[in-house]
Amino acid sequence: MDRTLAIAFAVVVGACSSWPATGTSLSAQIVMEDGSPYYVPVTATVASGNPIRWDNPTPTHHTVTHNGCVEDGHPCLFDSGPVPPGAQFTIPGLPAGRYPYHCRIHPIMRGVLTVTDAAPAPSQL
Ligand SMILES: [Cu+2]
Repeated sequence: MDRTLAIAFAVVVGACSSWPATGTSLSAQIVMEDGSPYYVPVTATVASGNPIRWDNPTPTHHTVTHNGCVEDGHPCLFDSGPVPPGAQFTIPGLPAGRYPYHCRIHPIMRGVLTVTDAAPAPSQL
């Protein structure tokens, strides 16, 4: 029964995932998976000031934890806490930088979020 539910989630996520596979997007959507690479895409790029969202379609809890949260002397910029199955975690935006993160529950799950400087506004005439 859990398996059927997981497949249903996969179909829904697949139908909605029309984001480009590479390049900088105005917002980022990352999907958690039970198998490698666990966060898809495992390296995501977004321009600063744009929201980043993680979806959890798996049947298990996961977290999205900036590595700084577990390293002494480093700032902790985001930590979702346990994200239940079917839920999502969104942050409104980050300053430009490179943000490695992981799952507190499954430390093998690791991803990197890269935030670039915001592009100049195109409509300044
Ligand atoms: Cu996890």
